[in-house]
Amino acid sequence: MNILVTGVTAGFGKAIAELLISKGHTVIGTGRRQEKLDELKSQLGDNFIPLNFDISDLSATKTALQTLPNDLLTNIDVLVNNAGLALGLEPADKTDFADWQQMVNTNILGLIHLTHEILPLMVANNDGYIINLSSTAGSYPYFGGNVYGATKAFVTQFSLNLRADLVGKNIRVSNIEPGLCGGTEFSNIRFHGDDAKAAQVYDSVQYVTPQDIANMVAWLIEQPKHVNINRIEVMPTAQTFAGLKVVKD
Ligand code: 8X3
Repeated sequence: MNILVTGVTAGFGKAIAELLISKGHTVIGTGRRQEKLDELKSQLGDNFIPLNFDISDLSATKTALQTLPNDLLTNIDVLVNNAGLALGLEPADKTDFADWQQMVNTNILGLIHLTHEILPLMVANNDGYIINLSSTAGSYPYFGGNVYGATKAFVTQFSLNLRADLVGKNIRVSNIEPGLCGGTEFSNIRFHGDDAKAAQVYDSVQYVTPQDIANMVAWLIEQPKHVNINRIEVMPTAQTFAGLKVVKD
């Protein structure tokens, strides 16, 4: 299969690209760090096609996609909208607006840019699969989750709405909603490079790993074409959604 994965330079995206290539697929991998894309290219070989652009920029997205051979662009079997980030864990009144903008630009705009470019090509083939990486933060609010959680709520609802539009077509949409996942740059980025603070998030807890998420992606695309897994909500056994907070006088 031809599979486009956004955000392959680290974390989930890298693990997804590595696993899918090991299974014989062709992966078009997007990212913004050329040196990381170069490393992946030498590691993964001919079946890895790197594309360096910023998904939050629609015109850069269109330009980058046009560099692909036409028979590849028009035959993308799977789009994995993985790229996304959290910035900050402060209460809403103490946030940096630039962080909010960047989360909206990447998690929402970036995801719909790719989807808007690729989906019509899938519909023309009446064949395709869109896998979106959302988060449990899109369903369960938490302290400091403010705009990050809201962007993931968008991804979750957008995934469900895509299925509404695509009913009866041979195009599947799945939404993966991970909870606590380690082994990625997620918290290092969230805490603006404070690696010690990021490490504390994963200290003494068995988190879900990028390999776990990659396995889920591989499992999804191996399902029969008439089977649509609408959503996968996944947490480590060490985590729960319970925890409604009460502040007493
Ligand atoms: C990642 C999960 O709980 O850190 O989206 O928001 S969480």
